[in-house]
Amino acid sequence: MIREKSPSRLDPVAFNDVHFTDTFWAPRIKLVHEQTIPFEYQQCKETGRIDALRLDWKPGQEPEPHIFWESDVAKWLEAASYSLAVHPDPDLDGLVDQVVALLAGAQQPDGYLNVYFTVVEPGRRWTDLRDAHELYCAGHLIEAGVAHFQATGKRQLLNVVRRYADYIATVFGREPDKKQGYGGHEEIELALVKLYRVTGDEKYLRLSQYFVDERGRQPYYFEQEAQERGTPGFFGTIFPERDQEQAKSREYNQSHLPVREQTEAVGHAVRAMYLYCAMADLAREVGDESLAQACERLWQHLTTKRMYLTGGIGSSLSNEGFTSDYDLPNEAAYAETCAAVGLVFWAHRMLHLECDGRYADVLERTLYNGVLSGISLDGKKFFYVNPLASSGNAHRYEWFGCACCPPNIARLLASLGQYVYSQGPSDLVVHLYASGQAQLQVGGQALTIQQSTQYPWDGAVRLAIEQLAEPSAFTVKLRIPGWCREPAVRMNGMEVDVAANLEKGYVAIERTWQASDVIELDLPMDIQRMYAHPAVAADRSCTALQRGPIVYCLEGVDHASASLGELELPLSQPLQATFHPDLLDGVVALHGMALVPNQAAWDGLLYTTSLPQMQETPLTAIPYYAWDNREPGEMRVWIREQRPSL
Ligand code: FUB
Ligand code: ZN
Repeated sequence: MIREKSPSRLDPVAFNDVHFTDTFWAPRIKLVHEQTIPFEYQQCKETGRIDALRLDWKPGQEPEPHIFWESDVAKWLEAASYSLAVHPDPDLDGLVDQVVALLAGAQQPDGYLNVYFTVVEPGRRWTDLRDAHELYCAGHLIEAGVAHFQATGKRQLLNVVRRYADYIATVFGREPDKKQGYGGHEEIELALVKLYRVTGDEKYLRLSQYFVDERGRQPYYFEQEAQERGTPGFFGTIFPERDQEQAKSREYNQSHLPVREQTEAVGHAVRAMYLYCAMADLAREVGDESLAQACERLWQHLTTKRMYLTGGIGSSLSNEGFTSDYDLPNEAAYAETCAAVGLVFWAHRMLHLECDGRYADVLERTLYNGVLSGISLDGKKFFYVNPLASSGNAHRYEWFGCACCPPNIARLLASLGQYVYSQGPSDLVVHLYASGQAQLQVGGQALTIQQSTQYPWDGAVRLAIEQLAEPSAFTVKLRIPGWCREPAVRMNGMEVDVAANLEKGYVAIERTWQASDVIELDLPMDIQRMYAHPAVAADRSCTALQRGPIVYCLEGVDHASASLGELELPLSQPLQATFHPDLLDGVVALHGMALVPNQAAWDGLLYTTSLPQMQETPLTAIPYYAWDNREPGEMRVWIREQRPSL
């Protein structure tokens, strides 16, 4: 059953209807177009990912196509497509067409499209759903096909992926002649919802529902599959330790329980995020309350027990994922860039199940911190893991053997516009603040909204309604970020009572709007000291600095006089925020004094009975996302805090 559009249903305003003109996002989106996308194409080409699509690999030839190479190409295509819609570019358009033609050429007569199982292990299709990533790659190809069509109007790739999805629908399902399996790495589930939305064909929605509903049912598919195959899965040989404990191996791909019974975010973090995205999508499309409730429980668990201050998630290398509650080590943090990207995707979907600022707060936190740290300021180096402390040897790289993160961050930034506004029959909602213009439809009326702000460095925001043909009654909802303590709002110069009009984190202004109406927001950005739950052992006796949506860190390059672990920030120490146009492409840095041990007092001593003498040293904190863009060295988000004894 497909859910009727409810009168209060909100839809995101499409990324290409939102035009950034700010000094924070607009240059980054341009950088993705001019540097990141060409650079990532070159990497895909040099590593063999593009030419593998010609299907001319022969046994013994190096490099051998990898099981999920086409997912990198697909995410690149998605990023390139979005970028073309915002920055028309005939050369890139031509390159995209060439890759699309290669994919079309690689499609088999029955619609199947997977390089590895066509040339490396033909005849073994769908025999290793747990590890072999066939459905994962299919999902990324589908997302690329949808994006290419939406961004360019061209149908070639959409037709290819539709034919592939039609074929997959003949292979999987509850019917006795079909495989009752699902993918070990979720992704196809959310992609099929996108395919349904763009084609209107309910078959894709039903297939997505099937994959989500089947996961975790007993008997466990992956265990049956392994028995039938009689050999370890692709990763069974590479990472045997993942499968030593059966419960952990089920949790790894969230197949330990039917999804509606899941209450904790477990296993591989990217897999979890993509599954939860699909659950939220289905909850919305078919009105499935039980899925919405499961999402809400998982959200609560993740965001109150297993998320870093930066929005990074999945603290452990061993499963690229979750461990136990409050286990959030800093230097050993995994916090894969893809997992943070996935959290932004999920938060956005939760926001469209229920317009609640809790979701937008996490979306914003993750975007400005855990996602953005994934890419260097020149757009050509990437973190795969995003630690919150480093002794100096964590650095971004140009590419990875497993290169999921670089094109994932590119596709998110290239389509960033979609996260700013939502529109509905009677609502216009502003989630994020950034200068620019957007074209919206509220209650059948077209209008333009113009934002002016220096966000994220300053919380003054001016929103002007423009080009509204005739006065129209609707509600404008403005997000009051969770970090903001004393917001103020003015409507055409008149103070609005924020507390009286606050609905789940948004101040709602209901009136008959007309062109030239102006709303002003003041979101004072105090420097805030953040503290972690006492169970987070890694952050005990420490504080982290945050200003507005930006989480700060210390870097060794700014603190020559001591190691960052020795540095203590007195509780009463005032800090100042200063904008530096020439630092790290323009950032607000935080400055104050900290204490470090007086090294001279330790000359010739290893131990002493006297209390260590401390001396003052200047402290500079920079935005976490910008670290490792200068000299290599130490970094720390959580700083030891000197507190008077109680
Ligand atoms: O398995 C495909 C991708 O590679 C995952 O999403 C990442 O965590 C990395 O393992
Ligand atoms: Zn990744």
